[in-house]
Amino acid sequence: MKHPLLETIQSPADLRRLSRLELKQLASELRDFVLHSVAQTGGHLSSNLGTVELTIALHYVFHTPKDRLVWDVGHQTYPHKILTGRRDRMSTLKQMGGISGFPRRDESEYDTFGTAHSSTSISAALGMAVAARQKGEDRKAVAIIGDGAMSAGMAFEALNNGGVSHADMLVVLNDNDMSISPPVGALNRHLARLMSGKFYATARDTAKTVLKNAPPLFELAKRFEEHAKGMVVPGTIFEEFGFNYVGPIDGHDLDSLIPTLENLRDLKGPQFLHVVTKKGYGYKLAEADPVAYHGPGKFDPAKGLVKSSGPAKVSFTQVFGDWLCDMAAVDERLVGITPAMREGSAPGDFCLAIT
Ligand SMILES: Cc1ncc(C[n+]2csc(CCOP(=O)(O)OP(=O)(O)O)c2C)c(N)n1
Repeated sequence: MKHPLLETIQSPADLRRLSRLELKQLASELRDFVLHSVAQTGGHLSSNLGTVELTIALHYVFHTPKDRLVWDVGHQTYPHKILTGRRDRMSTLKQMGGISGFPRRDESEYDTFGTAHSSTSISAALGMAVAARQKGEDRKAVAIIGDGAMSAGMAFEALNNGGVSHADMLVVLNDNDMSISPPVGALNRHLARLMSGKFYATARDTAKTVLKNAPPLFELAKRFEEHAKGMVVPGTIFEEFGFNYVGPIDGHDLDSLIPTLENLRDLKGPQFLHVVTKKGYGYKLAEADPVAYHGPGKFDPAKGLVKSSGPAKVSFTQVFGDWLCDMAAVDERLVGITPAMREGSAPGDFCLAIT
């Protein structure tokens, strides 16, 4: 596939000139570019296929680099790199002298915060929002955080402060229902409940839209909202922290993403947008097996991953996982703790043995 429109985008300012229809074409070219470039270099695939539309919408709505996008999960930022002047250098990804697989402040003015992963973005964006307020600068701060990354303590520490800071900031939760590996923990259950509570979001928004021009009735609608929350799903944990929660919305639909982000951009105080994406979106093999395609080596996109015929190279992770299993065989008191992801961390086999 050729990428005629993508090739005209040297910076986000170029994409802000495109029509909605052209943005959709851009998304399709960008997805194809991500796929073929990762297939050539190896790197992170599934997560980046999932952030194509979200990245376009964020750069379209916010005036980057003046507005600050803080990507939490470094391995979701290839579309961001490609749209911010690094398309031609994607062939050097993760190679000596090449560009990094994560955001780096010394690589681009669009990379506002150096990170690999995870869970630091809300703190960073909050700091940026408060600094802008203190300096009287009119710029926005947006944290984009994955559902896996959201489960860590530092993210909650930041929500705890953000909710009472009155800072003009936006947290975008990119919920792909995966945390490199299948998710673990109670937060994931909460998010799943929010997704199943679509009725609540719809009922609330309809009531507000209809009644927005009638102030006394608007009050009533707000009370209805409280009531609906209690009836359908409990208030979201993010509202309890003091954020204005909106969502969940389809993170692959530019027609939902752009107007919603435009609305939120103009609101005061801490805002929270819950976006639902699919890991591997648009490449059937990765959609079917997002774990295998999370961080593949080089491969042919037409064939997908093929098992090598020779003996597999043993990774450090594998050696550590095997050691853990050996130790567990002789000491039943041994307990393994994963950092909210099974395959990406050593105890893979250990977890399989006990679950
Ligand atoms: C404090 C901390 N806990 C756990 C990890 C391990 N970790 C690395 S990335 C990640 C989350 C990845 O999941 P998600 O944010 O949903 O992004 P996805 O891989 O699905 O794109 C986690 C838990 C970490 N890096 N730091």
